[in-house]
Amino acid sequence: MKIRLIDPAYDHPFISHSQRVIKTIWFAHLTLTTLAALTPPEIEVTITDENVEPIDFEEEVDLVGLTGMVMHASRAYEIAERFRQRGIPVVMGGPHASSLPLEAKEHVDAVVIGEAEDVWEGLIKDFQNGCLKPFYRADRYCSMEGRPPPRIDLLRKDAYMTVNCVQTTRGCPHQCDFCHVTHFFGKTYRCRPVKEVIEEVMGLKGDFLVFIDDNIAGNRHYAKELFTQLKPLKKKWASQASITLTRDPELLRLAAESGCVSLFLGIESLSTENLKDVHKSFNRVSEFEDAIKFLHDHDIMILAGFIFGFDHDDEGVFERTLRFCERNRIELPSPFILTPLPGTTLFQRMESGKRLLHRDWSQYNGATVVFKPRLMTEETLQRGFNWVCKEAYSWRSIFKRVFHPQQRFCTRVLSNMAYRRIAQNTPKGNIPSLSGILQKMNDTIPIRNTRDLIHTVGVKIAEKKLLIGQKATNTLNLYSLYNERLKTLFVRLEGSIDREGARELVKRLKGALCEKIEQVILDFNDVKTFSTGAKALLSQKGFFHTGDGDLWVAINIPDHDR
Ligand code: B12
Ligand code: SF4
Repeated sequence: MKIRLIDPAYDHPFISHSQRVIKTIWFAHLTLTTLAALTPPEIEVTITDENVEPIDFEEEVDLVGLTGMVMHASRAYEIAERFRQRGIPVVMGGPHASSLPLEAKEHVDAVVIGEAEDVWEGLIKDFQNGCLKPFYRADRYCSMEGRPPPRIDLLRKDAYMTVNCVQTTRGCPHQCDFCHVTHFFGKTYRCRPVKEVIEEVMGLKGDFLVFIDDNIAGNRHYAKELFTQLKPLKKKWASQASITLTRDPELLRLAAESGCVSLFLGIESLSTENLKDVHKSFNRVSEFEDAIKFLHDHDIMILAGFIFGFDHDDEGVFERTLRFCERNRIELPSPFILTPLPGTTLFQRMESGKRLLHRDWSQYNGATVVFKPRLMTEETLQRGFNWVCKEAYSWRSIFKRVFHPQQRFCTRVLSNMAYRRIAQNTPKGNIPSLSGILQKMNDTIPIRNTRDLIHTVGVKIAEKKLLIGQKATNTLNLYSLYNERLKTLFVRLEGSIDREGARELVKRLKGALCEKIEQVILDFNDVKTFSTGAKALLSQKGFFHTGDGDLWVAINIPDHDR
């Protein structure tokens, strides 16, 4: 009996990679090599990764096994149809088929929902006995012990950056709304015995490998043990981790000493509100800069994932994020558009809010807008994303991020050049028109004269027990969001205002005026102190006025100031 396992390619003008790019940055998924290893030895099994070689649709095979993420679904179904036309049965598993098994079943003979470890052998037996069932699903998550090493011998080794891929854990202790991992592999974090991982690593040729875990340090105790035992092997490795890894100095030191050279970190957003909305509050914005520095101090290169299109993202988010990457010298910024993948909490929320634009899964690729963003139009999100993809890999930005005294300088430049090649295929985007204004309206204005400041004490602050003994702050912080759909700029003020600060504020607000802004809402709730001069100036300029027809709407002005 002969089984052909197929990983479908994704044909897209700027997401699909050329063979050259695949060779520079791409590593093979462990999916089909894992499945091949689970196949009984008497059965002939072969793998085609369509990303690096064509499928032979005329091949004489008994059974075809297809995998695929959501964006691969349509290609997977096309492949299935070609083989089924010749009477060859097709089985499908992987993220898409597991999320939407009924849809997948319309195109294939059998669907494997979830992990294959406990069902694959049984499925093959059923097939041999002529009683293939429509669906297979293990009744529990599989054990991580005694797993056979993946059959990387079945891959075209010359086609990828590396085929040395190892998985040490499955699942993730977190549950971010947009992520498919916990939904699929469970909230339990399952770890392979360290001894078995070390044996697998020792069997790999070459000195570089990728741990394809979703979060290599999800269990600190396990990770420390793994890194300690990895160290004597003197390999270099890359992986994916949550930024919380940097909170444990010993863990980070061990990671670096064991050969960690680069980590993909899902930073996702620089907005605390966004992170809270999607249950990723364990990413603390206030810690990002130190965490990045800490990783750099250990000479670990950072691939930082940023997602655009969250509910608190306005059109200033693209430039703000890019400047953050440049300031913190993030080696490889990886922008994505928020994508509600079927099966995730985000998908349910978008669906019930009627925010999904369509269900053309081939567009659910992390680079195309498939939902209605809250503070921007679809076009602004798409154009801003295209802009940030291209701009992040302009020579100007590469220079800012990469040219500084560090080891492995060449690796940093070479990987940036490979990413630049991908970015150049992105359609031209443009920086949203209010981006510059929004940078100025999200800023800190220094307050020089704190002596004249009067507390906006009143009942309000006393009630909040904020005041007694509290000093006036010497800054005025501006937090602004622009709602493109309502053409409204919302400015929250925080801190203190003296006359100079008020003048600067007025200047910035006047500078912000343009036809795209029909209304400005100024929220004074968090202004704790102000000077009489500031109050007089703001009143004179009309900023304390409220009411219909006014451009300025001030809210939360302390009662006695009206
Ligand atoms: C490594 C990886 C990548 C690498 C790809 C590596 C490379 N080629 O350079 C990188 C980082 C580039 C990447 C990119 C993307 N990825 Co990715 N990636 C992974 C990751 C971490 C590991 C994949 C893997 O090898 N898994 C190990 C194998 C053993 O698990 P498995 O594939 O699930 O297979 C098991 C079962 O599913 C089942 N099975 C699977 N297929 C089949 C088939 C048959 C016939 C049977 C019987 C069973 C079966 O059996 C297997 C054993 O139990 C997974 C997360 C994960 N833990 O799997 C995400 C993951 C697959 N990626 C995901 C996504 C979304 C992406 C992106 C689209 C990101 C984006 N832009 O938003 C891009 C797309 C890239 C592209 N063009 O294809 C999602 C897919 C979600 C979905 N529902 O589609 C995942 C699940 C992560 C997530 N956060 O949700 N990815
Ligand atoms: S921490 Fe990463 S892998 Fe874990 S649920 Fe969140 S996004 Fe997914």
